[in-house]
Amino acid sequence: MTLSVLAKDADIARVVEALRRDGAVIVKDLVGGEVVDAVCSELRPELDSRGLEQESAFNGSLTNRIGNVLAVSPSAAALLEHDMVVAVANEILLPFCACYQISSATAIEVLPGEGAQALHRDDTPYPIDIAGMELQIGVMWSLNDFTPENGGTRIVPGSHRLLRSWHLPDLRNWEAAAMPKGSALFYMGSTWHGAGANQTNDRRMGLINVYSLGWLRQEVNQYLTHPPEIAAQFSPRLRALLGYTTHTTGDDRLGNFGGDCAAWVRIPPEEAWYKGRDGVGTADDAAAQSGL
Ligand SMILES: O=C(O)CCC(=O)C(=O)O
Ligand SMILES: [Fe+2]
Repeated sequence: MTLSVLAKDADIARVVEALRRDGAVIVKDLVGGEVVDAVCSELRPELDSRGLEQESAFNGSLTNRIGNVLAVSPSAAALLEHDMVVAVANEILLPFCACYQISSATAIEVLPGEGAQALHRDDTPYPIDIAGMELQIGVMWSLNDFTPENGGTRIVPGSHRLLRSWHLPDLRNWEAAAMPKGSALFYMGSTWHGAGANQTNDRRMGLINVYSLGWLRQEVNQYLTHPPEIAAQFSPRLRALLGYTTHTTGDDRLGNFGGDCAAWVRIPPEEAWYKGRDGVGTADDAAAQSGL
């Protein structure tokens, strides 16, 4: 199986179809070089000063990582709230939640000589596994060209279809995502993947944004990472994605807040993130329908 590579003007339906079928899909050249260059230069000081703090067997020892991407790179907003990302996430996640959220946003710079990361699923923090229900999607942006040689993300196509409890996919069947700078690799939370080994003399620079169902706990605490004074500078869409809004606007809402906060979004900015969810299953509904 070979990963599909689509153009940036591809129909959302085609992107979603390939993602559902293969567990991952590449959309080439989705943003221009100027956006990527701005993000990279904003991330640079933090990568250089704190990039190796998250060193571990899983994260690698020659890999710079930072998780407070928006706090140091305002330009990264264009990637985190990109129209195509929202459109694809709507299709994959909204069947299972009213609105979804950014679970983590991580800049990952694989340095020359780094070995391959263990293949894994990103959704393992959540101890449930329901066939057909994705808990997350990930979007890996290539901030420079990704190649099989420099550590382009390895994907096991089709591996998202297997429940982890009793099936392990054949992890030998991985494929490196080769994509030019400014492209996006969409993958399911259940798709097996991992960073490749960097066998070149150049760095491989990427930004992974993970979006999860709105009723799950975020992997990285976005309210502390992007407190209200920082978040208030973002668009309503991005603030809602960070969790500064409720999950549903009905009686069954989660994450409610009654105070004053410049970052708070009272009604999610996208109709799809709340419409038709109000009042579902409340005592009033049941009484009206049953007459009791
Ligand atoms: O850097 C990459 O290509 C993938 C990293 C990854 O999957 C992870 O850290 O969860
Ligand atoms: Fe991962």
